[in-house]
Amino acid sequence: MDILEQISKNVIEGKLEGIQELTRSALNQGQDPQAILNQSLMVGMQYVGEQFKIGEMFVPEVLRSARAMQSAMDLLRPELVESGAAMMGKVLIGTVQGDLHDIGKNLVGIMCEGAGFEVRDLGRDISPEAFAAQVEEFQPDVLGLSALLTTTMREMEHTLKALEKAGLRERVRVMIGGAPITQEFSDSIGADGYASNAVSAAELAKRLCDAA
Ligand code: B1M
Repeated sequence: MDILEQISKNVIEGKLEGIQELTRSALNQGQDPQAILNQSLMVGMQYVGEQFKIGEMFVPEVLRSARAMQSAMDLLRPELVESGAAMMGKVLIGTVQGDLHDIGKNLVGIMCEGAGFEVRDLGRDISPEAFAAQVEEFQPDVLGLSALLTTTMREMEHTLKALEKAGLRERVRVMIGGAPITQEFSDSIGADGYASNAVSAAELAKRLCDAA
C-alpha cells in the first residue's frame, strides 16, 4: 500500500496521530500537496460518506474521520498556499435558523477548503438576516446553506428572500444541501444549485464560481 493509500485508510479509520505522521512523511518525500488532498484525503472522506449513507458507518465514526481529515488539512493548508494551489474563491457556509445539525455542514466546509476555497463557517441556527449581513461583510462567491429538518428547510427560502431584500441576491451564488433537500426543492425556491454530499458540494461550488 503506498503512502497516499495509507493516508486514505487513516481518514476512514479516523486515526488522528497516524494521519499527521503520514501526511508529514508524504510531504517530506516530496509528494504534491494537491495529490495528497485529492488522491487520499478526499477519496477517504468520500468513502466515509458512502458508508454512512448505507448504514455501514455511524455518526461518531464520521466525526472521527472528519477530525482526522481536518488535522491533515492543518499540515497541508500552508503547503497548498505556498505551492500556489489556486484560491478558488470564497465560500460562506452555515446551517439555517432553528436547525442544530452541523456535522454534514462541517464536512462541506472541509471539502470546500480542500478544493481551494477560503471558507467562513458561521455555525448553526443562523437567521436569514445574519446570513445577509455576513454576505455583505465577507463578500463570498458562494453561500452554502445546510438544513437537516423538514421543518427548517423553508428557512432556506427565507434566507434567499433576506438576500433579495438587502439587495445582495445578485452578488452571490447560493448552493443548498442536507438530507431532506432535493433538486426539485432547490429549483422551487430559486437557489443556484443543490449537492447531495460534501464532495459534490465542493465540485458544485467550483462550477458556480466558473459560471459567475
Ligand atoms: Co437529528 N434528526 N434531531 N440530531 N439527527 C435527524 C436529521 C433525523 C432524520 C433523525 C430521524 O428521525 N431519523 C430527524 C429529522 C426528521 C425530519 O425532519 N424529517 C432528526 C430530528 C427529528 C431531530 C430532533 C427534532 C430530535 C428531537 O429533539 N426530537 C432534534 C432537532 C434539533 C434542532 O436541530 N433544532 C435533533 C437533534 C439532533 C442532535 C443535536 C442530537 C444531533 C446533531 C448533532 C450535530 O449535528 N452537531 C442529531 C443527529 C446526529 C441526527 C442524525 C442521526 C445524523 C445527522 C448527521 O450528522 N449525519 C440524523 C439521522 C440520519 O441522518 N441518519 C438526524 C451525518 C452527516 C455526514 O450527514 O448531515 O446528511 P448529513 O450531511 C451530508 C449531506 O446531507 C450533505 O453533505 C453531507 C456530507 O456528505 N449536506 C450538504 C449537508 N449539508 C449540506 C450543504 C450543502 C451541500 C450538501 O451545500 C451548502
